[in-house]
Amino acid sequence: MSENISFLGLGLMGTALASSLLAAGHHVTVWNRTPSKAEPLVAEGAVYADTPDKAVGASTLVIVCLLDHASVTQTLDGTPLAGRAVVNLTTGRPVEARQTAEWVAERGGDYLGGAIMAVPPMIAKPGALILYSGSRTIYDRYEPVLSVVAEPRFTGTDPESALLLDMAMLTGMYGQIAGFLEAAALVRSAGLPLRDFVTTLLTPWLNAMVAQQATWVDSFESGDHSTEVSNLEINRAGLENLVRAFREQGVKPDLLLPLKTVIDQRTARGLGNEGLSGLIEEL
Ligand code: FVH
Repeated sequence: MSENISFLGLGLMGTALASSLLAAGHHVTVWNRTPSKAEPLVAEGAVYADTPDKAVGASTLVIVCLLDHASVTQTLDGTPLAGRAVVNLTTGRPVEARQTAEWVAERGGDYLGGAIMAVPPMIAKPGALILYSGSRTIYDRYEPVLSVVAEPRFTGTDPESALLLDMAMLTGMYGQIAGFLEAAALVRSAGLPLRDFVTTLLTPWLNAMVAQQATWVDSFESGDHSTEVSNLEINRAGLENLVRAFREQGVKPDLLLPLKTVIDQRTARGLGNEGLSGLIEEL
């Protein structure tokens, strides 16, 4: 079914999203602070609104994808939000999601926040995911529209949850990047073939370790961190060794040191017999 959709914010991501909605046959009204960015979308069939007020007034479903939450409330301030379904795909902190949801509700609108787990070229392609939280009513009513741009996943009615999960996923990614970079730097310091190391050794190893870590969820839930594999004391000694080896190779172990600090704290409490899952309690 073709829907009327108003789309505010035509940066790199907003343009990709709005373009995919047009390609799916929806009637899209667009607005952007810098009007020239709307031109390619108008050529694709979008209707241009020259003020946020007119854009919001044009459709019941209003999607915003702006720089940050401050720019969202600044843009929507004074627009006819009453009775509108506002889908906010702007990145922010969980507390900002709550504040923006309340701000929209005070003006009579319903709010669904989204966290985009994709870059613009991935939009409307397999692999793109958007986490949503807030109004279940909006999600259920507009799921076919949301499915056009990316696989949608509803994470709860608390508007904070999608952005919190987004941050947790990014955190997992940054931790993996830290280990990946340190490993590559160590191999490069020895003049060993990096490409071969990454493809035939490191990547399969990391995949196997991630699968193993998934089993820690049982310990997280039960609080029982006993282990029959390698306990914290063994890992403490291992990391001590690693850090020394890095320094002997002339490589900074700076991205490894925070993990060592937390293991040291936990073992100093006499909990060296726990598994690595126990570090969650220290955090
Ligand atoms: N691009 C990406 O890969 C990431 C993927 C994950 C999610 N993010 C978030 O998506 C939001 C928009 O990102 P974007 O890539 O479209 O960003 P820009 O190309 O920089 O466009 C920013 C748009 O925001 C408008 N804008 C900025 N400040 C204001 C303001 N005070 N009032 C009104 N509009 C404002 C800007 O307008 P203009 O500069 O063209 O006039 C753009 O439309 C973002 O939350 C990412 O974190 C994308």
